[in-house]
Amino acid sequence: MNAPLEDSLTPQIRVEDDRTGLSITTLRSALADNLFYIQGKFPGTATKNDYYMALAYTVRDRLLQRWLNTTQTYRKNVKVVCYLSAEFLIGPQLVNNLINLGIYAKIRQAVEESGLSLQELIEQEEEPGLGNGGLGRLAACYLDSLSTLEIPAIGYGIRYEFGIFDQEIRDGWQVEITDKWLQYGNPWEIARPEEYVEVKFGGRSEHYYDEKGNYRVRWIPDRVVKGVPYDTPILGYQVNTANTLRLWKAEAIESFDFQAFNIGDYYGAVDAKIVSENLTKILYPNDEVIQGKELRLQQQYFFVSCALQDMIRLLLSTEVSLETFHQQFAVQLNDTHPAIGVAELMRLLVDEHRIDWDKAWHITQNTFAFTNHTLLPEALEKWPIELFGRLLPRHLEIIYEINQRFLDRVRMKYPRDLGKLSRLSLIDESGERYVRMANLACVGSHAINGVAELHTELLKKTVLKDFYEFFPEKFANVTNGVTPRRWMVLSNPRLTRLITEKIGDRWITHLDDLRKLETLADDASFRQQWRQIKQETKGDLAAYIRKKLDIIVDPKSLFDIQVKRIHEYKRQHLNVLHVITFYNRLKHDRDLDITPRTFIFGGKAAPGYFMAKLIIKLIVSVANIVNNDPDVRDRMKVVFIPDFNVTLGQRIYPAADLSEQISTAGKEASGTGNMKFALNGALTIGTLDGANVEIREEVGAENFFLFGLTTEEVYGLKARGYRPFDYYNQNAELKAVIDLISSGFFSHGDVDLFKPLIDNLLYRDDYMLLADYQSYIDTQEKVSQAYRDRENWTRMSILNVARMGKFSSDRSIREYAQKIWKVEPVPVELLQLCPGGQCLLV
Ligand code: NBG
Repeated sequence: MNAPLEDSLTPQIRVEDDRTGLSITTLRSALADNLFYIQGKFPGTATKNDYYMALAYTVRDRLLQRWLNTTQTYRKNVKVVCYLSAEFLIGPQLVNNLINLGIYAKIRQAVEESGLSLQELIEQEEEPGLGNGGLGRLAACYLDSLSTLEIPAIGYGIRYEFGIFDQEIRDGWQVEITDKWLQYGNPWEIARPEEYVEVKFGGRSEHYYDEKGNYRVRWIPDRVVKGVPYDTPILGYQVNTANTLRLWKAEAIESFDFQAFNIGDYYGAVDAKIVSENLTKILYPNDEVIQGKELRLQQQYFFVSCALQDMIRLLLSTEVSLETFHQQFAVQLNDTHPAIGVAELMRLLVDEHRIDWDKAWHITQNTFAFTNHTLLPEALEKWPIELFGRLLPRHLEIIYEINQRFLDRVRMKYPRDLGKLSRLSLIDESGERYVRMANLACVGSHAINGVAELHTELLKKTVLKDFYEFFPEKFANVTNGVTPRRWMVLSNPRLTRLITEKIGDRWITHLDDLRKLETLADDASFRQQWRQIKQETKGDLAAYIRKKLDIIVDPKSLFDIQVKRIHEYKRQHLNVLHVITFYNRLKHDRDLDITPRTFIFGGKAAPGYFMAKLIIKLIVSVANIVNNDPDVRDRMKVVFIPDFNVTLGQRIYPAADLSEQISTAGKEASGTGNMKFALNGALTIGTLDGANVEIREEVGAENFFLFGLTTEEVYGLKARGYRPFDYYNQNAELKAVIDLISSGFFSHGDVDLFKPLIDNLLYRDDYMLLADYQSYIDTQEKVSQAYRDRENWTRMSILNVARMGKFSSDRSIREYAQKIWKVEPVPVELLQLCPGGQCLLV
């Protein structure tokens, strides 16, 4: 890969020295030094990974000035955003840091003059898969924008030893492999063991009167775990700001339980250590129905308590009163996973710092803001009271107290409305009793937002309706965005160069500048260059597919791509119904003049989600038949690319012609893949769901392939009684497709294999695939026709990119900063230069 852009000179560091210098000679000797002194290797015995590590340390050294000076700057009474998230899917760090530092070309030269290939070293990096999908990746894009916009911020989360599993496909089935991302070391993090905090679990609370006669509560836990922070710098794009992502690892308070050890129980003594460390071992994959796993609640409480204690410590170290906590920190709850923070901050303020309840409640409500990311009612988190009380007895008391005070207000507003009361209550009492985390987050926050306009409107009408009626002023929308640094500059260097050549590079931080491309859509030679770039990028993906999967795809065919988590509501199987329809049409008329297509799929299924796994099996089974059928050769191919993750996304999004965003209307909160595709010049085929609605508004209806029922039509049809079987019966082409699957044609005659999927479609079809089938097929036909007119397709592609300015995460972060956090940028000056250790000497 060539440098996406000319290197910028890193501002303010002018001193040339071995640790931070940027001359090729200095970079080369730094690389050699790190190989010897950090990896402990001679070049002769060094592995590629050793070289990667040496390079990573070379880059990290060049980042530390900014990082340390950023931390220093924030000690001076500035308001800091704390983004609490159980997931941060940050992706590989090396290239991103090179780009943000503006030293890509120099490093490449130094690496190559040392006889190495930069590309090979880049490929050594194991990405930290500390997230499931959109929610975790959004948190990562937001950290990038916070730094780029020079907003003081800390990301707080969990340092999972094992991230999201690696996916392999064996015999068409997904197999999960443990993700050992830390096995060869992680050069981007710095452990801060001295800044550990203690987190309590279990036990009971004790009520007493203090020396002044005040009623107090203390928590007597039966277990204490240590949280050790690991910090990763998140450098902004060509600024001095490098914020911190602080991830917590659980450790035992003492390595051994000496009492057990003294009575000769060696294994018992080590047990406690193992149990503590289990806490941050593994990321939970978001299964179809969330299961109330105790370890998961422990994880949530663990990292939230670590984060809040860390903030209090930071505050107290500056000698500012704890009562100004909400003026010093804006804490964002990324979904309900960190919602326990509401009760934990109350506990810390009231029990540990002796602030009275009302004051503490004022601080708490003004500190927290809550983002909801889902409309699926089955995904709303709730914890059985029994489990909750056993693990967090004091928090349960606090939640009861919050609830009582809140419900008193509800009763005042709606006397005698028992339905309201039971729906708003923090406790679900309809059967087994549960704590409702979304209710806790809503009551304990001053702001609540959805992640796309439609999503926010639907929240107000459905899952959070009662809260909206009670606190309308808390609700706001902040449509998601993605960072153009990773999702364009890094992943699509060719297009980045072309755009920059034409309109300059300001668009990288002011994405609205892409509008300047609009007039170029009418320039035939520009269109030619645009097409050429898409062609080359598709060629790269084709080469990857050939190498990894031994499947030959034609880069001239239309690349029709759906990559995202596998879920019934996302309807990968609707896409499959089209694939088979396309296949049948070709089989029936071998001379059919069809636009050749390559259908590409990718995504992980939650390990416990049977239907999702069956959908993968179906895709791979269809691929096997189609790809080996000489009748359709050269006209269609089907590919399932295993192990979709950030690294693969970087290859895939830029290579798409068509982006599949086909969820049932009213189900996808926003989507962010939809933005990455469109930003890279793919046209979208999509429903009026999530952020698709706004993408279509921006790019223009004429440049977007719309199909399917609207949310209202979905609700209406459900209410009238939806009978999927009727659609099957009345549509010959659909019937043929379903019958072909049922006949065992794709499963070596096994008629039972896909039966659960087919029966579900025929008799339930919760996600209304059959209702949307015809509209989808007709629209796909329009896509095929449109692709034939290459000039016009290219025009539409350029216009899509030109109008994507709104979907930069910089815009989202500016909205959060103004509407919700009330924070301002604080530029960082590199005051404390420490070249070659000189500051130790002065
Ligand atoms: C996901 C939604 C997506 C949305 C991302 C980021 C969860 C719980 N929600 O539609 O499904 O784009 O969040 O907001 O992962």
